[in-house]
Amino acid sequence: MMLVYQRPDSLTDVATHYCPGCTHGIIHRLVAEVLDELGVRERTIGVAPVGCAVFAYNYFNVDMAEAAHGRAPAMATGLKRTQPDKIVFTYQGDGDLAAIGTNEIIHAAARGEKITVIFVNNAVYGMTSGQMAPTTLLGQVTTSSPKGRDVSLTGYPLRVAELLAGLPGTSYVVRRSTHNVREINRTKKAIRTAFQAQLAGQGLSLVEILSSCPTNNHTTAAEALTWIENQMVPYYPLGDYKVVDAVARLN
Ligand SMILES: Cc1ncc(C[n+]2csc(CCOP(=O)(O)OP(=O)(O)O)c2C)c(N)n1
Ligand code: SF4
Repeated sequence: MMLVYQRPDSLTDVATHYCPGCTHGIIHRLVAEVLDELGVRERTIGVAPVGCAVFAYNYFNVDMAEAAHGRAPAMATGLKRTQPDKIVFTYQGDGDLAAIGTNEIIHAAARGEKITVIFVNNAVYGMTSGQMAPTTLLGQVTTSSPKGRDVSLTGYPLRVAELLAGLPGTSYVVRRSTHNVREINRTKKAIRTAFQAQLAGQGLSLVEILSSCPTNNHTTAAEALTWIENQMVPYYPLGDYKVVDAVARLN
């Protein structure tokens, strides 16, 4: 019999709690496949966020730590500085990284910490039932912006990849998406490059990944993917925002 599916060693044999149609699960699998393929599972430490991925420590079959809301980059800094031979990554939602943790990620990037950040942007606070996030689109209805996000009240959505690419401490900053198979494959390649950048001793690497939240956007799973493509991508263009020469030479 031909084997068509196998769980990566870097994932535990546990069913995730994510809603049907949520792409957090896909992103977990991509990270796990990359860790397997790079052969670094046994020397990797992940830092889980507060948000829907709070139980990531149950799903990744690597050493994991749990940070307070937004503080994953600080915890990753400590782990990497005290154990520089380890591969350290954070896995963070947009509420975690771009709201309560904005200062943490900016200073980790400015310091050039040699860590990898998997940044999941689903334009909403998923876990706490759909409040506005810094990444919520203008006009987007959420439980805390029932008439749609209004620029005069809450300003513009934050473009994290563009912001961090401008800091000299980052070595690889890109934005990818999960809305179709082609983009998922491109996301995996970017995750691989981000970890390779860390293996090569380069400064902070970050992959921003546009992700779905059908539950809080009140759509079907399929509509949630179309929403990413039609609503999110125009404001959050996919692409490479920074690839330093040393990282470009890796591939
Ligand atoms: C200090 C602190 N403030 C607020 C919260 C409540 N809280 C938990 S998860 C969350 C939002 C998470 O949203 P996001 O990071 O976008 O992740 P998602 O659930 O969408 O994957 C908030 C506000 C908390 N747990 N701790
Ligand atoms: S609430 Fe949204 S982000 Fe959280 S698991 Fe469900 S679909 Fe995913």
